[in-house]
Amino acid sequence: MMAIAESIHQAAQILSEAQRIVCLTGAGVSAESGLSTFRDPETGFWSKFDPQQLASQSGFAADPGLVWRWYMERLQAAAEKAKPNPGHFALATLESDAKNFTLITQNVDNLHERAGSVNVTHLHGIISRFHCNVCGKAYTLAEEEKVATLPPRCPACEGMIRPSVVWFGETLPMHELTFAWQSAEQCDVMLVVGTSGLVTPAAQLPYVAQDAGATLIDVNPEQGSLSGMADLFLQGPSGEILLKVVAAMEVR
Ligand code: BJW
Ligand code: ZN
Repeated sequence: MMAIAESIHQAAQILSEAQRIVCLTGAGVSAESGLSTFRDPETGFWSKFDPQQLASQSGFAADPGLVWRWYMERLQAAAEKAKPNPGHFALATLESDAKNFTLITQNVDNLHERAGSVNVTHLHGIISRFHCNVCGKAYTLAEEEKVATLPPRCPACEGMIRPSVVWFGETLPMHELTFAWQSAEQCDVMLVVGTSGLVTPAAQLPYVAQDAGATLIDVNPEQGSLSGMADLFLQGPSGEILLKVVAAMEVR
């Protein structure tokens, strides 16, 4: 196995020479900002809760208060407590320096934007936006509703208000998904950061890119299905690894 310093150097070289880079991020990129991932055994939300229960229509129908409070807790953590980490900043630097860089995230936080990334495609929605679960009308949340134990009701149809995120069994936003798919087909390097690669269709994007001839780089502290198929696996926390990769690109 290649030493990590050598892998970082190689990644810097591949990224410097790339014409079109697509980066796909997951919850791991925000882990060093203090936000929980979904499936890590110690800290993952779902070590405490059943994901299908919380992030699904059936879960919302069964216990709207539990789902609402879970999202409000996470909204507060993402918006008020967490700050972008060196991994987010490194990706913002890549966007401004690389020829053609596309950032696609599964994350519902806005830490990429807060780090300076300008064009961020959100596949699974945004936790600070809300709409009616029945009529779909967008809703602006009042401060006091963030601490309520139940979701607010829609002024138009009395339906329950929910966060504008994508739950299991729901389709991803068409425009974002099409854009991500086309970008994956057209890139020559795909950088995958901090995702377990277990949730489709986002998890298919690295396969789409590799099938179309792209070089795949995976950044993750843990080995998984994506690290196994990657051309280059950079094992470690993304804040630390991406900072070094971007620094190595700058001295080239
Ligand atoms: C670090 C790190 C550090 C740690 N640095 N890294 C059977 C029945 C029904 C449906 C399905 C089925 N089989 C497949 C499906 C489809 C389903 C699916 O994929 N399910 C699988 C779980 C089996 N997908 C869907 O339903 C999607 N829709 C769809 O397919 O529509 C068509 C359809 C309709 C009806 C039926 C069938 C198909 C929608 C998926 C929506 C996902 N939504 C969520 C919640 C969003 C809102 C919210 O935030 O609450 O999105 S689920 C959750 O998973 C969230 C994430 O974006 C997503 C991906 O997770 P991610 O980011 O990879 O996080 P983790 O925790 O898994 O991994 C973290 C990684 O970070 C790990 O690898 C760590 O090692 C690493 N890490 N520290 C770098 N410091
Ligand atoms: Zn409504």
